[in-house]
Amino acid sequence: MGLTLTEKILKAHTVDGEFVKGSEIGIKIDQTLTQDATGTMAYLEFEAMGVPRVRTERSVAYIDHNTLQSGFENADDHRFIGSVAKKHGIYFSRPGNGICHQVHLERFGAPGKTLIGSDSHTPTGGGIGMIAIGAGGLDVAVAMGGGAYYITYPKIVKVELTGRLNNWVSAKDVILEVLRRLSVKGGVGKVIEYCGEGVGTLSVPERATITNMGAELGATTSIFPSDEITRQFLAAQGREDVYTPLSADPDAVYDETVEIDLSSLVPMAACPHSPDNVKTVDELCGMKIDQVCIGSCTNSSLMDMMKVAHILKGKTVHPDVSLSIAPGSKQVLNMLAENGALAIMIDAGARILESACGPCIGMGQSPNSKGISLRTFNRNFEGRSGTKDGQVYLVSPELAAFSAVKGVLSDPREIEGEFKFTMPEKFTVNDNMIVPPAVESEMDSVEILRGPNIKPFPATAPLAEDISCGCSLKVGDNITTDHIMPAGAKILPLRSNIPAISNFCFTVCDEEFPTRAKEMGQSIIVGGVNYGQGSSREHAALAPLYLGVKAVLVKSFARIHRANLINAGILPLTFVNESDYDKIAQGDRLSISGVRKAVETGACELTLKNETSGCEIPVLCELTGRTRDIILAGGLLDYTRESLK
Ligand code: MIC
Ligand code: SF4
Repeated sequence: MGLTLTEKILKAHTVDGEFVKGSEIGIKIDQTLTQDATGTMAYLEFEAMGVPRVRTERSVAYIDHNTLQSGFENADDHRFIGSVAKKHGIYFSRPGNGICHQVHLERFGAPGKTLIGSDSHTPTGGGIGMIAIGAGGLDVAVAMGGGAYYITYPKIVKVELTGRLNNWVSAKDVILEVLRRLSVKGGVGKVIEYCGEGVGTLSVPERATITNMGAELGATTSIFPSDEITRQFLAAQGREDVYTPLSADPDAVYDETVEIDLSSLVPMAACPHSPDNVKTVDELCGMKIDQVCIGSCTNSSLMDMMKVAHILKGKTVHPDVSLSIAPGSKQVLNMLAENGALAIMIDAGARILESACGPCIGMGQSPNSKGISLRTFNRNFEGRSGTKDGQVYLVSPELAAFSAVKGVLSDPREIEGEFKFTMPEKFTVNDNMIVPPAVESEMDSVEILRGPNIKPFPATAPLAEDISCGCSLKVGDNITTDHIMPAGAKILPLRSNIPAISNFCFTVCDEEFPTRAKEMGQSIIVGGVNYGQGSSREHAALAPLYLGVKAVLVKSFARIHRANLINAGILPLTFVNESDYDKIAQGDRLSISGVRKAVETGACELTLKNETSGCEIPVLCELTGRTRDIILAGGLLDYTRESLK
């Protein structure tokens, strides 16, 4: 029986566990990446492990999220990360060099390799045939130390692409169509593998847009084959040496198949406040808009920017609209400057931002009250833009640019003429903003530069014999990590300071939560389906840990967040019967007696007693041998320290 591409790469990297669907496997990680908002914590964790130099083939630390620097905090973090990188064998991409996923694709990614990154959009690397997975900072720290990364052996979904995209229909519309069909939880436990004749019609940046937003499906990752188009892209980056052709065997067996005829797609938008709330342009045309933001790791390639420049040429941004553009990397910005496209954008009235995440994570450019904002980004969760009642629509660059000129949401197929972009034969390559690490003989003399905002990892404790505490919060379905641990210009600078950032935990849902949780001392959170979707930020587990949360009981979890809870030593529980969700109210007293013994013996079903109402609720505690030991030890840091003894 033939193998899928995913299986081929996973098989070549499996170092622990059985290659059986649904069971846990440990894979060797070739490359890691971090960004600054999750990186400081990841490097503090790495330092705590006491490994002198990374044991990966390539590890890169990017600065791209917190670049506003409205106080000393972010600049201190940048310095800290830069010094850790130098000391421990990590390449350092300086602020200004671009968004981690865009730069990694351009300068470091390689087909057939494994990559984990402390950012949920790491699957962008799947655009060149990598198994690239988003993970919590602790997992990345362990991988940098040479440890395996554990995933549940995934189901593999084949997305068969046929036909070719019509003029002004975009790669963004392909992934919006997948989201429309599968939903934000449709990818959980799955890898999405693209194949079929339509693949050959898509360039690397287009493929990367699609794999990037596979994160919004909740998928473990997404991947395209590595073919002649991949070779040409790598050769144009001066990196043909890392090219290797890769594809699934013709008789590979998949768990599910989705068929998409590219020529049948039309421009679309994901409406507020979920990436799967997809409508076609016909349903939305004519809607008045206030803002357009172009950029983010989803749509900031040279190709995207050249389409935008073509549409803006000789035009002026509509008087009622603010248009911002953030090219994805220094390479892209440089090439736009060289070929005159930047001048076209400036001339049209675009507000050019630095090559960084910027508005995507609420770092500036928040829309006006109730403002309608079209963004080429990947997430439109409530409040993420920094404006609580902002209405964010996720769209392609061509729809965004055309609408910015028109002042209303417009169908890009009405643009006159055709635009054909030819991928450059040579990208402008200048890695002068990537600092290599110190050579081994000079490592010891590198001083680590710590700022006052950098506080240590919160205290952990081994799992107690019994849990007995109150329910500090009850929330509904599809809670995102932006609800649990909001970002934005005010809160992001506190990412290295868990005591301070904890004061904002869940405040989007309930302003009183941090105070209440602290007063309760210990507590349990109750939630609905797909709890913790979205970002990889482990702060969404570390802040609850700091606030005394001992267990989270929900209908179902999103993958990365569940792993982060385990890594933080917080017990992840699910309802055996979803309807039991109604049997708990916020404030109820809950207990699980003999919880430690149960976890030690590998019991999967536990009994939670609602002491307030007197009823007993069966709950699932599905842990494997390794995750069981992590929970018993009080988290991954303690577990790793113990296993290194
Ligand atoms: C995001 O897009 O939400 C982020 C900010 O990039 C996060 C990481 C973080 O919270 O630092 C992600 O996607 O993992
Ligand atoms: Fe940055 Fe936005 Fe991409 Fe997250 S989704 S890495 S915030 S550009």
